[in-house]
Amino acid sequence: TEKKKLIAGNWKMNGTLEANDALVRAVVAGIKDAKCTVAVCVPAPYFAQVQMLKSGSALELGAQDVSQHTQGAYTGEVSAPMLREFGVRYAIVGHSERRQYHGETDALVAEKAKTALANGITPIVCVGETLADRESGKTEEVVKRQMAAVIHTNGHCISEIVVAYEPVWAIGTGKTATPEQAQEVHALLRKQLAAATAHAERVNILYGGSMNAGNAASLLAQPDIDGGLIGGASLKAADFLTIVAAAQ
Ligand code: 3PY
Repeated sequence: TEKKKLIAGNWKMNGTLEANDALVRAVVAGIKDAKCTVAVCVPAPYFAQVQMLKSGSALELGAQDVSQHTQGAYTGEVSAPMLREFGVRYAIVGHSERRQYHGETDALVAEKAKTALANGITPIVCVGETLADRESGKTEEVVKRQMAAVIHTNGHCISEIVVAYEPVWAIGTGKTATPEQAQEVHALLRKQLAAATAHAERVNILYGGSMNAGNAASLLAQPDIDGGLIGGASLKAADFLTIVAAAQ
C-alpha cells in the first residue's frame, strides 16, 4: 500500500488569535475528504487554541522547534513533553532559519530529533544547501552531512522521522527548485536513508521552499517527493487547500 503524503504548514512567526481562528476553521472544513495527512506547525502560544479548533478533525498539530532537553533551567525553551500535553504530533527541527539566526548545528539538530522521538513527537528534520553551496557544486555534500548527523544520532529509529528538503535559496524568496532539481536531492536522501534502515521507503521526504498552489502538483508528482512543508502559502486557506488537493 502506498504511504500517505504529508502536507505540513509552517506558519513561522505569524498569526493572531483572530486570524488563526478563521484559518484553522477553513482548513478543518476543507480537509474532510483529504487523502493525505495535513498538519499545521504553529507558534507555541497558539497550541491550545489550535488544539481546540482542530478537535474531532483529522488535522494534526505541529511545533516549529523543540528543545533537546526535556526539562530544567533552559529559559525560553519548550520541551517535547510540553508539546505532548497539547496534542502536538510533529516538531520541525533544524529549519534553515534556526540554523542561520540561532546558530543551530548539525549535532544540535540531531539531538533535538532524538529527544522528539523519545517523547512520541515526530521530528520534521530540515536539510538544504545555500545558494553559495549550490553554485560551488556542494549541494550533495552539504545535505548528506546534515542528514548523516541525524542518522548517526538516531540509529535504527531513523525510519520514524520525516525529512524536509528545503534549499535555502528557495526559502521566502519565491524561487522554487524545479521538480527535477528537487527529485535529484530527494533520491539521494532516500539512498542515504536506505543505507541506514530497511524501511527508507516509509520515510516521508517533503519538499519545502516556496511550494505554493501553482507549483505543488508538479513537485508532488516526483517519485521521491512525499509531501510539502509550506511557508507563506500555509497562511492562506485557499492556497493551502489547493496544495492539499494536489497531494492525493
Ligand atoms: C518556505 O516555504 O519558505 C519554508 O521555509 C517552509 O518551511
